Amino acid sequence: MINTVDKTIVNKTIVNKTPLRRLFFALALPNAVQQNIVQWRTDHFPPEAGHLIAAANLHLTLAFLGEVSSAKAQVLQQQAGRISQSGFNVTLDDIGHWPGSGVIWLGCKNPPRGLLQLAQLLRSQAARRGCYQTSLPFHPHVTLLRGAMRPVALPAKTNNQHFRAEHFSLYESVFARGRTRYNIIQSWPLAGSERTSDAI
Ligand code: 3AM
Repeated sequence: MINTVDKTIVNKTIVNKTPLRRLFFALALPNAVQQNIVQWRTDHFPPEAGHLIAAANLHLTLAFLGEVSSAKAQVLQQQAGRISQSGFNVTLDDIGHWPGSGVIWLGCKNPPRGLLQLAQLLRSQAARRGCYQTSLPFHPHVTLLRGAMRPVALPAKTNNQHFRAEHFSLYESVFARGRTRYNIIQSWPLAGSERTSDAI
């Protein structure tokens, strides 16, 4: 029989052996685009519309992985490193509100094929490694506000921020001191991009 102390030790050992991290693949947004979006958001949404996502956290999710062990993350990183795909241009010319999830977002009226292909590939690689993938169709978006459960008047137009996706990244979502931060763990260049990125 295991006493309470032993149980704690057993539990601690299990936790220490398999530290799980909340991970997702995403496109980073250039700093200038993040700043322009935040300024535009301030001009178009009242403070009570929802919880504002910090500029540095604005990103475009490609594939959510969930809570992942180091071993699984390593395999997913190796697979991501073998992806050979060209960069593409993204224009954020669409806006919407999902009241069910309380998300107000910027998206693309016509998402570039490269973006859809990259997300599809990362999602199928993740699914093959046992990371649950939603059956909902992929809708590329940048979350602007969360907790927006009430009807909200959306601006008729976005300010059409655009950027070139030259790399994609693996992010860790870290919640500490009441804040969520998204840290880049590793980035990979998209072919045709001059810049290369490495593990951090
Ligand atoms: O900000 P967005 O929506 O692009 O919504 C979460 C966020 O993406 C999404 O992963 C990103 C980083 O947290 N996410 C969180 N939980 C999820 C889940 N269970 C999820 N996506 C799919 N399924």
